[in-house]
Amino acid sequence: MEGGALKKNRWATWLRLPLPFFLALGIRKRERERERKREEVVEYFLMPNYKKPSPSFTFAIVFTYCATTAHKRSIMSGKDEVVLLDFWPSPFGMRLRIALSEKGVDYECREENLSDKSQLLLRSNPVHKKIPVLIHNGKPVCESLIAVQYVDEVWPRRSPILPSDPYARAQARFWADYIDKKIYDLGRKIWAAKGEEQEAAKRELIECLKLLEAELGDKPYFGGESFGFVDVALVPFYSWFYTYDTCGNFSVETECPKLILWAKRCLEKESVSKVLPDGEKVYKLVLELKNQLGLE
Ligand SMILES: N[C@@H](CCC(=O)N[C@@H](CS)C(=O)NCC(=O)O)C(=O)O
Repeated sequence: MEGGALKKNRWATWLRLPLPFFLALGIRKRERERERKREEVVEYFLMPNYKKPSPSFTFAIVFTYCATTAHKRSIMSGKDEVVLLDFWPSPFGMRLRIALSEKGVDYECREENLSDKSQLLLRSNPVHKKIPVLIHNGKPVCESLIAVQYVDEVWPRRSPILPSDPYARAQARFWADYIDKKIYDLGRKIWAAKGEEQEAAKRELIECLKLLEAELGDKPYFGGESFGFVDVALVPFYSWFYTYDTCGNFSVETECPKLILWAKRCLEKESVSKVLPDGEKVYKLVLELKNQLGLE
């Protein structure tokens, strides 16, 4: 080895000598830091400076907690005040009773006498003065399809009625609106009119029902696999089919067998079967009504 290189090497050795000392110093510093943090944590949890909250503060906290949970529980258990102004054979009222039942909402049903309407009905639906009216915590919601959508929005957790997809929702609204514009009025003409007016209504009703049957296709329900908005809108009319058949002298079942199978499928649901009245009972009422209106 040459002399210069030897000298350089010796210097390097001297310089390396204090390294373990600095290293030990660093480790010690880190350990002290950790110890300090540990003490802080212990101090924090043992809370030596902890002061007991004042009774009014404790009361405020407990009160807020109780009020919030009671409110949540009341919403979850359907303890809101829900009143339905209705008249039992109304297919529009049936829509709401089905929807509320699907959601498991408790409600009070008040039967209206449509020839002597209650002040509550006149006050709640001053524009149309018609049933059904859904009164939720004192606030009235009119028009059955609007009220069914309201029910779906207020109690969204159980049995969704409208589809979540915006396009499917628009389609469901289209068909429900179609049912609204056609079925009730044509059905009324079948039981209340005579001659050519009755025949024309019969032809148009069959046409409409066939169109709805085609829309249903091979699906179990209008919206697909589950019972939904269009089913709620249409199935109440099943309890009127006996009246249409008898007064119009035809058979919806012969004309639209798949639609009848669909209606029977819907009737397997308790929400539907406990709401739909017997067809013959509806027919009896229609006979009384025709008598009162001098239509016989
Ligand atoms: N478009 C309304 C129709 C309601 C309706 O026509 N209700 C009838 C009973 S089925 C009614 O209250 N009629 C009493 C009247 O017209 O004075 C709805 O969907 O709620």
